[in-house]
Amino acid sequence: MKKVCVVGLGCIGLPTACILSSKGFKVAGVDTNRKLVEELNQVNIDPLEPGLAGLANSAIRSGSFIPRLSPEEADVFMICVPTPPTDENKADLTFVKDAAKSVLPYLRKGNLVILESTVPPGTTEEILKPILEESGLNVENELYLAHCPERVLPGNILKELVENNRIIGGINVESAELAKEIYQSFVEGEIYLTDATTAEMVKLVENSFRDVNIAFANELSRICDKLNLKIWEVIGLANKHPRVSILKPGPGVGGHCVAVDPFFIVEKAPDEAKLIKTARCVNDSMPDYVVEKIEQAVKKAEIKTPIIACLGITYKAGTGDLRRSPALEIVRRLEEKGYTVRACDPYVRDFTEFPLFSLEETVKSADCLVLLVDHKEFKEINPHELLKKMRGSLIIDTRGIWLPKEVK
Ligand code: SAJ
Repeated sequence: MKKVCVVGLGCIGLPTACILSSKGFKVAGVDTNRKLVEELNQVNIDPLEPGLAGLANSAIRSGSFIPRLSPEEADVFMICVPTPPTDENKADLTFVKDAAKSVLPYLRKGNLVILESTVPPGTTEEILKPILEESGLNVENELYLAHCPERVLPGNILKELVENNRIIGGINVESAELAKEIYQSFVEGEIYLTDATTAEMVKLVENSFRDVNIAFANELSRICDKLNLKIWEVIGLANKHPRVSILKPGPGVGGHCVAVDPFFIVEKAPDEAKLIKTARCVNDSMPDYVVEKIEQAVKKAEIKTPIIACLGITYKAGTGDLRRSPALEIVRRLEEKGYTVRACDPYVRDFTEFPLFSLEETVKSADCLVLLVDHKEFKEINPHELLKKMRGSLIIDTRGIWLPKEVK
């Protein structure tokens, strides 16, 4: 039975640790957050993701997964820590470096180290490898090293961890093969082997693909507004072409992945990554554009002190995650401009920045209704019912959820 030490028990490390332990590995899960480790050990887990609390509870109860504050000896070390952007939108690798340094005293000949965190191309070779060599072991023939980027969708993590194809980039062929043995234990998708730097780039390219394509949809929506055309109808009809598949416009791109990872390519090739950089600018400009649209609408309707109702503040549907949320940004900007804003979100808990209301209270007597997040609870609503409760009749549906089918 192999032992795996997972460093970082966040949205990737925790489910990975639980799945590994369910597949017969002995897992030590390490996190510097004492509160999290204590809560896990008391089997007191917040149901962040569907199925995760149950899986974690049984893994911890069975004794095959032990959450702890510091690493210990193992056969495999998996680094799953965040790589947030700095103020200059460069990758902050502090957590990756600290995690690597924390395992140094426990590394033994023959161990495998896997980096799952999203990093700029070259990080495994140029930054992680030299740190690991401080152990006195030679990375390549005494220590094995691979990058296997996570690629799961928040809200569907456990399913995607198992079903998605994986890319493994080894520092050498042996490293990639050894890492494949570990992932094969729980991955049902295909596993493709390559070198570490290619694997790093592949991960960034995936999220940049999405960002660039959403930017295209957002740019089209601005063009259609200018030309007085219905964007959803234009996209819907264009998508009837067999080789066209335009994504959905919206209030902008949020979250800690798609809105961040493209910058790690720009960081490495600023002169070449022009389209990727422009896409980021287009998507980041959307909250301002939506605010402008709201202001123009209330001005045109000659409402003096408008009450604006905002439906949803999370970065996307079906999550309580507020990181880089364009919807939240829009509410903040409207408040800064002095509007009376009421917002609701059925997924957000323990939020203190401004009061959140029930849907009923949010909509009551509002002049302008702005749909910001396509939560299923909002999709099920008939907007005409909401209109009856409002004072005014302005509706701005940034996600196109209430449009009749023939328009979409
Ligand atoms: N969005 C649109 N229009 C669309 C699709 C999305 O405006 O047509 C917006 C969403 O509302 C959200 C943002 O884009 O604000 C990003 O949402 P998302 O669902 O595209 O992605 P994430 O950030 O939740 O997860 C992504 C996924 N990457 C890809 O689909 C290529 C996931 O597979 C990655 O594992 C994850 O990033 C990550 O960790 O990198």
